[in-house]
Parts: sequence; C-alpha cells; structure tokens
Amino acid sequence: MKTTLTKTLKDLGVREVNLGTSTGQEFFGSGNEISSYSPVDGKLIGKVTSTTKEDYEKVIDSAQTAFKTWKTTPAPLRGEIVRQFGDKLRELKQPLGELVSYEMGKSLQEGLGEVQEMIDICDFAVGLSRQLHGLTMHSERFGHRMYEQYHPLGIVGIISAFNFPVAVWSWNTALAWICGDVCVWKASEKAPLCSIACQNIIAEVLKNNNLPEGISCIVNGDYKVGEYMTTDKRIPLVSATGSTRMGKIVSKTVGERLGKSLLELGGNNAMIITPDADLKIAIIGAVFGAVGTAGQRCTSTRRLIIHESMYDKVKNTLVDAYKQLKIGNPLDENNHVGPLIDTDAVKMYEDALAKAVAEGGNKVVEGGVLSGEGYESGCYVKPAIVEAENNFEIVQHETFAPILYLLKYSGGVENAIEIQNNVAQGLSSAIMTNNLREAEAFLSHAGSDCGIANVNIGTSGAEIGGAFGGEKETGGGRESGSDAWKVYMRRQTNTINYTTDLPLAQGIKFDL
Ligand code: UN1
Repeated sequence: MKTTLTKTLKDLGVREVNLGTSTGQEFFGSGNEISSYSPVDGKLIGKVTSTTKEDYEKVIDSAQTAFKTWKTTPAPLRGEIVRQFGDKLRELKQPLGELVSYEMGKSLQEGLGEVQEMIDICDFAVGLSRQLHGLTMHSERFGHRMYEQYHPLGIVGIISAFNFPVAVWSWNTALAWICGDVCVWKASEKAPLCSIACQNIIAEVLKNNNLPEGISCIVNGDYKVGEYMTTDKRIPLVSATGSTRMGKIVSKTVGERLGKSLLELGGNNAMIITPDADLKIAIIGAVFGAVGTAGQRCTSTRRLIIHESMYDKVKNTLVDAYKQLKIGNPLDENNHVGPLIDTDAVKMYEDALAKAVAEGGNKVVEGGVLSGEGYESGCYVKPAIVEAENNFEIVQHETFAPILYLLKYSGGVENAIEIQNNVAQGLSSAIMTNNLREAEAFLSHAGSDCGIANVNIGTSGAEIGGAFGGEKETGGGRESGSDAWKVYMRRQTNTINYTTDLPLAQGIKFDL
C-alpha cells in the first residue's frame, strides 16, 4: 500500500500520527490511486493506491499464514497484544483523534471520543481473552461428559463506513484478535488515511512481539475490493457496516457460499418525548442526537415523536437551541457541527429537504448550504428541522445528514411506540419520561423493536460494553460488548465416553 501525502499532516494543522509513506504491506497496493480530500477545508490530504486482485491474493496468503501462528497462541497472550495496542492508542489518542476529525470532518471532541471507544474495546477484549467460556452439559448417558468449546474461525473480513473510520474497525478487530482470528479490513475509500494510521500502529505492536503483520491486513478500494471479500470462501465471516443497500448485497453474496455475515446497517432512530419528560435533558439529548457528527451516525436521531400537549413547547425550545449552534471547522473546539463527508452528501441533504417539503413537510428550522470564508469545501450545511408525518417516504428513509423530523402523537405512549416502530429500520430508540409505566412499556416486549432502547438518554453515543446493532433492515448483527464475541468463533460440542461400553443416545439399541 503506497501512501503519498501532499504535505505533512503538520502543515495541514494536524499532528503527525505514525502515518508514514507506506505500511509494512507495501506490495499490497498497486492499483489506481484514491485521493483523500478533507471535508474540513477541501484540501487534498494524500493519495493511497488501491488493491488489485493480485495484491488481494497476497494479502490473503499472508493472513492465512499468520492464522496458523495466531490461532495456536493462547487467548490470554493474544489479549496481551491487544493490551499493548490499547496502550499505543492511549499514547496516540490526540493525533489519531485529530486525523479522524480532519479526514472525516467530525468535531475534535468526537474524534477523540472515537479513539476512546477503541481504547475501551481493547480493555474489554483483554478481559474477555480469559473468558471465552463455553458451557458444560450433563450427558444423558452413563460415563459420558459433554461440553462445548469456542475455537478461532479464520479470516474475518471487515468492511467499515466513513462515519466511524477507526472505532468500528476496532470493535470488530479487537474481539476477533482475542478470539484467535486474523483480520482483513476494507475501510471506506472516503477515509483511507485513518485506516493506514491504524495499520501502522498495530503493525508496530506486532513487530515488537515478533508476530506476523498478516494478523492485521488492510485492503483499499471501492466496492470491487469488497466483492473480493464477500465472494471469498477463505473468509468465513464478513462484518459489514454501512447502508442497507450495501448490506443486502453483502448478505446475499456471503449467504450464497453459506458464509456468515455480521451486518450493522442503517437506522431511523426516534426519540419519544412524553408529557412526563424532563425537558432539559430531552432537548440536549435530541439536539446532540440530531446534529452531532452532522447527523452522520447510524444512531443519529432522525425523528422526534412528541406528545401533542408538549409539542409547541418542545418545538420552540428546539428552534431556540438550534440558533445557538456554531457550524465550522471541527478542529476548532468552539464549533458544534462540522461538515458533511463530501458534496454528494450535501446533495442528498438538499434533496431530502426538498422531498420533505414536497410531501407536505413544514420547515421550522430552514437549513441550507453554507458558503464563504471557512466553508470553502462546500460540505458545510445548517442543521434543519421539519414538521412531518411518519408515513412520508422521505421520513421512512435514513438520510445521513442533520435533518430532524418532528412528529406528533396523542393519547398513550403505545401510540408513540407504534409510530416509532413503523419504519423499516430498527437500530436505536429512546424515550424521555419520568413515568415508570411509560418507561417499562417502552422496554417491554410490546415496546421498542430496536436493538438499542434507552430511557432518558438520547439515541446516539452507545457505550462499548453493550452489544451494538439492530433489527429489521439494520441487519440483525451485534458488534462490540456483551457476548458479541461469539460470532467471531466457531462453536464445537464435545462428548466424551470414559466407559468400556458404547451406549447410544436416545436409548437406541444396536447390538451386533
Ligand atoms: C455508527 O454510527 O456506525 O452509539 C456507530 C454511537 C457510537 C457508535 C456509532 N458509539 O453513536
């Protein structure tokens, strides 16, 4: 992989983060060049060569070879490598956070937060490396023992999106590594330098421990490189984060060869605000959820479902809150909202707003594209709020931009829950209420149908300790905490007979 920087990152106002001119995988990229432009100022940051099919074969060879060493390394020792990786991330948190912020456009606080998520998942994985437990069962036969074990799976393919260019990879890779797998990562072609920085960091850790770099590999390029992975039988698990459209293709292709896929796809996340809500936290939660990361999180708040008795108050308070928002260079800590990833995303934002109005929506915070000094990249937009109906086509879709739809409900909380669930996606959801009955109804089997359901917390900003993912068109996969590690391993049931007889299960007699 060859990386060429136009200037040093320092010249661009970003501290250097181990982003050499190449990674140890130098021979792995000889295809077309991919240019990385910063949405912050529109400048070309650098170019990366993409992975050809030939390069890809070399990557897989090195991953397969590395797997032989890695799968037989005791899990706690694998954890030790992840611990060292986490320590390196602690050292490099500031510059890596700055690179994330500069290449992707999220605020510096969020860039640093993303690196913090990486550190946290490393800690989690280190502990887990001593806890890859299976169950023991009681056999129905005399003199038999039965138990289950989890074994490493092989090569894990990771396809990640631009919006969390480093954290989502680490959720997958930190767990996969302690599970004994090796990883091949295709990062978004919109943020390739972040992946190279991460690769350089882990490559150094592996080298210091005399381990093969093939334990962690990167490939670069567009969907074709993704296709190499999804069609490749040597990759038993493909973990993909991104749009529902992409996820359906990945699922179908991997499914055709009966491989496993872990999908974390689009969300259409709602927050319900009931008459018993604490408005102070509801408003902050809603605003951060809608405009944080410029509305480009899978968990961003897209819909507010507000009880009619509170509707005008919430609307007016939100309109006032939006007036305080500062939009600009995300590396400047005074700004709340940075740019969208590129001008295509700006076009989608404009189209979505136009569609919402065409369907009868009413803009209460106008929105619009910013131009002039500081906005030269053409990627900065104003967060917008639209009064809408849940059945509008555009409201049913995830638009990766800071557009918040206001929806009204009347009657009991069950009506709000019905509106909330009435979309194709099922990632994150929230209710703002101090009413125990409403909160419990929301969390019950008759409540939210999402993978994440929060009370008095917004839809975004999940901690790594829980399983992350959602239902329906969100894809059903779970990454990160809880027992998400199990998908990265193969389960084996073992039955051992320590007698001199051969009793058959289910009491079957078979005498010769
Ligand atoms: C994503 O947008 O793909 O819950 C991940 C959150 C973050 C992760 C988002 N911890 O908002």
